Amino acid sequence: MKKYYLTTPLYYVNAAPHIGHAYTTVAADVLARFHRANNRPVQFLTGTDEHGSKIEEAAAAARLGVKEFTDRNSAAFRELWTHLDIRYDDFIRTTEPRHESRVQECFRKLQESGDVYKGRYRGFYCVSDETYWTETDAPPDEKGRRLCPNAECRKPLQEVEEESYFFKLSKYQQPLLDHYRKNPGFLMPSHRANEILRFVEGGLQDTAISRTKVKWGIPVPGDAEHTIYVWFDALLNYLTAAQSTGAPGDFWPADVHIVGKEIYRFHSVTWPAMLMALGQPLPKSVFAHGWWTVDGAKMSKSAGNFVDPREITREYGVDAFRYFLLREMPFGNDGNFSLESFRKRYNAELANDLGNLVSRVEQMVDSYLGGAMPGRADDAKPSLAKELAAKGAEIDARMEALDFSGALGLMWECIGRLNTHVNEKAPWKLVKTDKAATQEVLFDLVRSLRIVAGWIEPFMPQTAAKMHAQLGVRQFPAPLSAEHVLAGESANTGKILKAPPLFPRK
Ligand code: ME8
Repeated sequence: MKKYYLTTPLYYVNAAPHIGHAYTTVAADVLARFHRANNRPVQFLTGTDEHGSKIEEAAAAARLGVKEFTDRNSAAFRELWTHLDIRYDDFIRTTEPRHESRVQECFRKLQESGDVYKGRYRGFYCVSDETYWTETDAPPDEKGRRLCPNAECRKPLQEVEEESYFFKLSKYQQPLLDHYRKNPGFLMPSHRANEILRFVEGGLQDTAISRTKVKWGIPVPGDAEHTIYVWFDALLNYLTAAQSTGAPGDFWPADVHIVGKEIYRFHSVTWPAMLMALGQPLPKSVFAHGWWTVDGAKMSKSAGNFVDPREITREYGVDAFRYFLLREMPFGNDGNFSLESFRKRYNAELANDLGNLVSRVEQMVDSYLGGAMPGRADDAKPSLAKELAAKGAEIDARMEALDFSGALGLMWECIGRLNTHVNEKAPWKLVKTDKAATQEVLFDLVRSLRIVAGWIEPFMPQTAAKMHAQLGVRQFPAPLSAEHVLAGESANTGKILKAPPLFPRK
């Protein structure tokens, strides 16, 4: 079976990773874990983008050699991913030989086919975004300054005039429009598709893809004066990683590239055009998610308000952080991060709705049944566990569509249903009159919670593992599916453990 191949952007190593980088990477990890849980082989790629003037300047400011600087900062990304339980399959650095040699090969191939040609570039350049802009894109403001037209950036532009190699992007206008029309799932989410369609319909200009003023880059083959433009280099990583020698197969094309909305155009216009020029199949979809603000403001160096994921995980744990990121903001929309909303959700949804429910059920099984669970349930009778299992398809459909907050919403509806059920059945009263009925109620709750543990695994792997262990699941295909729970295959009839709260109240 072909692997489900998904990617995050390759992050610039000019600064430390923050909540924005963590967001995309956690989302990709959740999707990867979801597919693995459904027995689909997965290839999950992430990595770092290490060439270009932005990195060159940041290394100089840090008074470090560029190589040492990139080594150190790339490692910081990897370390954070380990800390956040990100299970990637490959981590590519654009400075690796496996990538550099393939980029040069692709460049040469396009030169030979005539899709890359030499010319002269006159225009403007944003170092922060590593983006070219024309005079019309960036007219002077009232003070005569030309600022980056990207609303998220707005930094002063450099005026550039130099000899440059160009990629014939203009040639691919119609093929791109045809592709979008024939593949409605390509531009995701659909509410972002229009922006791209309008842009491409407006006409495409050939783009400069080499710099003479930037030394820190992959040399243009046979022309040492030029280095390859960092975006031309970086986009190719998805292909070079999939086809690099030593990798266990060729994973191309990708099933989904997950990116932030600010780099959607590069991924849905430039990149597919490059692939067409190279004669490669296109990715199945490009999904652009929204942006986080922090306490209502854009994160920036000048505001000094970057959220460091470790500050949150130190206080609330890794799982709560992963949960919040995907619960708070519908994937595809923008949203805001605040510690106050974090604490609220943590206490209400994790400590109360889920954590307290698990503790109560374990406590009751311990007190009323001595921690023991009967071997089988009578599945001819209606049960909550069966009701929950029937919800599985709906949750899976949301996950397939990358609607993570929607999937969590459905799970928490079920958790709410379980809480109501506990209160209605009141086992603490029932046990005084009918032990067999109490046992039945509690067993149903235990099985339901085993199902919930399987559902939340992609989002909260540590919590799922704790729940499995506490709820008497010893040997399970990880994670446990509702079908396995109902079949009782994985259940161990031994003790249900009373454990400390999964999410202590804050
Ligand atoms: O653009 N909210 O790298 P980068 C949500 N190297 N996501 C955010 C975010 C925010 N406030 N800030 C950053 C680059 N991100 C290029 C990519 S790909 C071939 C090259 C996330 O370090 C989001 O995924 O600037 C965004 O697209 C990415 O970080 C940008 O990371």
